Amino acid sequence: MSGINVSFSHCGFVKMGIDDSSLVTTSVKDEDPFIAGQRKGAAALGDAQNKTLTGPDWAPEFNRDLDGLILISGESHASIFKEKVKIEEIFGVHTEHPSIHEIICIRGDVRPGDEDGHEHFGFLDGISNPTIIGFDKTDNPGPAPVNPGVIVTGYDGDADKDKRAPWAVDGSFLAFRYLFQNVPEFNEYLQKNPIIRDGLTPEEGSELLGARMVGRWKSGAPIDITPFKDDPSLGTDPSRNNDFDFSGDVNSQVRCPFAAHVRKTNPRHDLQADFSSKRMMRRGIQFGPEVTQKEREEGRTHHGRGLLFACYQTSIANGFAFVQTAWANEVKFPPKEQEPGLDPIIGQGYRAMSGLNPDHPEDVRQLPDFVVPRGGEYFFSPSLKALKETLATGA
Ligand code: N7H
Repeated sequence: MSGINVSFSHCGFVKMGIDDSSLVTTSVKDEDPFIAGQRKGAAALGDAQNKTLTGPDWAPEFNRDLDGLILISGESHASIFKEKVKIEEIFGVHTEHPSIHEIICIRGDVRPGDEDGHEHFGFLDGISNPTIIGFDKTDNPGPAPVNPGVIVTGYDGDADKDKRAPWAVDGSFLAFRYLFQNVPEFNEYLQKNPIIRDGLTPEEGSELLGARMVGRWKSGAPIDITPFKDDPSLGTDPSRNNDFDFSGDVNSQVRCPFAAHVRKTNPRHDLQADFSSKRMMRRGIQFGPEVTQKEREEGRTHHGRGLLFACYQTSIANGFAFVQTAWANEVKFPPKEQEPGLDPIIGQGYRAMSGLNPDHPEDVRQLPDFVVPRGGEYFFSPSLKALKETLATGA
């Protein structure tokens, strides 16, 4: 079993001689992030800059133009490798005249055993994604369903649906980010700073601190529903694990910090205006090995690991780039009397937030970097029809 997705960056389309002007987001005042490319927009995303490179402090493979991305997924390394060889043959990769060059190949993996479905910090992921009108069952409690055009071009909800070229419908923009996670450091931070509270052991205080950074327990249970004690059966129950909207906690941070990762990236009841254009479909996977005993003992990372973050939307400017810059990195978001601070997981900038301690939510705590961006690019993932009839023929 395997699946292949092919997508192109703006420079890839230019190189192929394809006019991609109908992919520009009309509502963007400044430069469209897809057209500019992620490297150019990296400083605005908050990524650390490397003075000698005069660009972001990224892995060298990303500090250059990348024309496309081929995603190969499958149930085993063997079947994925087989597909990779097939693709290389099609493009003559190991011949004298290859038509594509491999710049970087990154292997993603689900985590082993009980950690399957959990990202490297240990939290269950992939719980909350937009429910799409016309595709999904819409009667599960949770955030309001969105129009299909929020994710797929050419449909209601795609603000530019009427101007898309015929080949540009039925596609989606892919924001890819190469995000390293300092897992031993994260664990050490939790262990050294447990929330002190009646009835909690230091271990439980550390678990609570992590849960308040994310907005969910490692099991997936939302802290807005169960603020001080994990409820693993709730975490994995799709009929209940998205049934919250922070409305019981509008102006206090007792149940959930305003800056908790899932509150920053999907503020639910905190925003009254329709923000469906900011929703995105997340489809990332982990990379890198499990934490070794040495790393655990030292609380220091020796082997790179993290998330191959991937999310789909019909506008990078309104989706990923907006959520990272205007929400996660914005100290005043969501707008509250008490300043929320940065998203403790992905926020880039002066990393401080309030609300971590439920009994003293006004305390502002400065946090080390837990997630370090080391690359990425914006791509457009076209439909099969577009690939076959337009892009493969250069028409
Ligand atoms: Fe996030 N994490 O483990 O802490 N994320 N995320 N994310 N994220 C979510 O609800 C994580 C990143 C969103 O609808 C969960 O499915 C990590 C970026 C959005 O309630 C967990 C990294 C961006 C949601 C994590 C990372 C987002 C979400 C809970 C980086 C966009 C849904 C599981 C290494 C700019 C919110 C779930 C909702 C959920 C984690 C990156 C966005 C556990 C470790 C870069 C929209």
